[in-house]
Amino acid sequence: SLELKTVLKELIPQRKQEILELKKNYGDVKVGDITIGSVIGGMRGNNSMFWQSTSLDPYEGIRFQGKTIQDCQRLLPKDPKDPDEKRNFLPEGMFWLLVTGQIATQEQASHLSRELGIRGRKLPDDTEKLMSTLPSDIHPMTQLAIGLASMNQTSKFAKKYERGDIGKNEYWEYAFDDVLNLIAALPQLSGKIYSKIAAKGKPLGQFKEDRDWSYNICSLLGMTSEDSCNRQNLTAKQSGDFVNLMRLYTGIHVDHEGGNVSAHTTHLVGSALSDPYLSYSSGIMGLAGPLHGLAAQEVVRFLIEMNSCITSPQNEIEIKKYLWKLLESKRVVPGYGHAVLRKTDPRFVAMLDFVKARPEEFSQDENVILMEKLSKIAPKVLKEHGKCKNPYPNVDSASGILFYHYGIKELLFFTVIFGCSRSMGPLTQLVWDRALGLPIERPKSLDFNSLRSLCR
Ligand code: FAM
Repeated sequence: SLELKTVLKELIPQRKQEILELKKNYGDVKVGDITIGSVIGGMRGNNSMFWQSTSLDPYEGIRFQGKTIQDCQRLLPKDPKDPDEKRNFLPEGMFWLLVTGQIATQEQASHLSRELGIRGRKLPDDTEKLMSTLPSDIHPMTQLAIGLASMNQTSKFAKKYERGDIGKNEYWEYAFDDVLNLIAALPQLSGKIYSKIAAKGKPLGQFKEDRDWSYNICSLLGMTSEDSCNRQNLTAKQSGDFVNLMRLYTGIHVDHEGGNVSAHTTHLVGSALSDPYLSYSSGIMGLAGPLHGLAAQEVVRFLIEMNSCITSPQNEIEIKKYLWKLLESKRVVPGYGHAVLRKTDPRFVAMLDFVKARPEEFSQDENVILMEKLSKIAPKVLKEHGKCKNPYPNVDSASGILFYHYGIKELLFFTVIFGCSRSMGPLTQLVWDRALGLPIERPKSLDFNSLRSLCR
């Protein structure tokens, strides 16, 4: 079928059966031991969540349904309207993969693009009004969370549940409809937030139902050379590259298994049967923390500031000195380190490959040069500093500075783009949570005396 919902519907009974059997026959099997170190250490190493679509290997990085980023670049469908040989896969195909574990055909991906286009052409009236009245100096991530939460007024799941005419077996169907509407609304929502901070609310481009999801994000940011204001005077080649940067970025930021703050929050809030809008709005609030998604904005600020303090982005001695000063003032090096990864993030490598494939575009950009240089120097300094377990660049090291290169200079906005992409993974899980009938999440907490009593 061309319909994602129909394909998903066929997959649910078998997976549900498998999960039931696991629980019934192997419910007592241990998956690990929990230590006091983990209880007071952010639950590190505590294997206690089920996550359907992605998993993170500390050394190999992210796998989307078992597939690496390279596999996805090879296998997932691309935009048939884009003549560029270097074009990236469509995030729509990634969403299909996350939901079903299958590689979408070209027709299935195009059909999903179209469906998102139809659902996303207009925001709900009240959300549209609310977004227009929000003061523009409210942080863009707060605006995004507010916009998403306000859409819960349109939630099919919440309405059905409130009326009481929905069986547990049907929850996923209404949650799925909400999820598609939510993902479809993100280009308009982010466009609205951006136009407010960058152009006093003046629309910057047009939404095109017949174009893909990432294209519409770019168009509404005014970044395509056709049908948008093209504020940056991008050439057709640059604008095409920017759309492919957006496809790459939104295609690989979708998910990073379940324990990260935005994914875990979405899952936790959803487990109380809060609808997908409220659940993901909460996830966005978590993504807005500087140790998580906000690092994207911090990195750009950091690179620009460092460049203004050193004589050249090639000057290793000055870069090292700058990093040491930062570390001595007890600040973290943004874009470095990870709670699970112990190697350079392959998502960072994918962004760097985008740069390397376009030397004519980036060879003069001092910030991009510094970003690349830093990825070689900072690990040495962080190793010497000896605190962080992973001294290598993470995903946020590269992304923001590339958007900046093309003219998106409003640093606070970068994490909104992260929020567009991250919707796809946690919301896939939310639909599966409802399909599998997973219960409300409720870990047991321990007070100080309980912990002490274990130490005797
Ligand atoms: N610079 C300086 N110190 C660092 C550091 C960095 N980049 N990363 C970790 N540390 C310190 C950390 O603060 C901790 O110090 P204390 O013992 O004094 O508290 C120590 O090293 C051990 O930390 P860890 O076990 O290696 O890391 P955590 O698992 O606690 O934290 C991160 C992981 C990502 C929060 C942390 O590495 C960090 O703060 N990085 C900088 C911010 C960043 O880039 N965040 C984005 C992460 C990204 F993947 C995402 O979610 N979008």
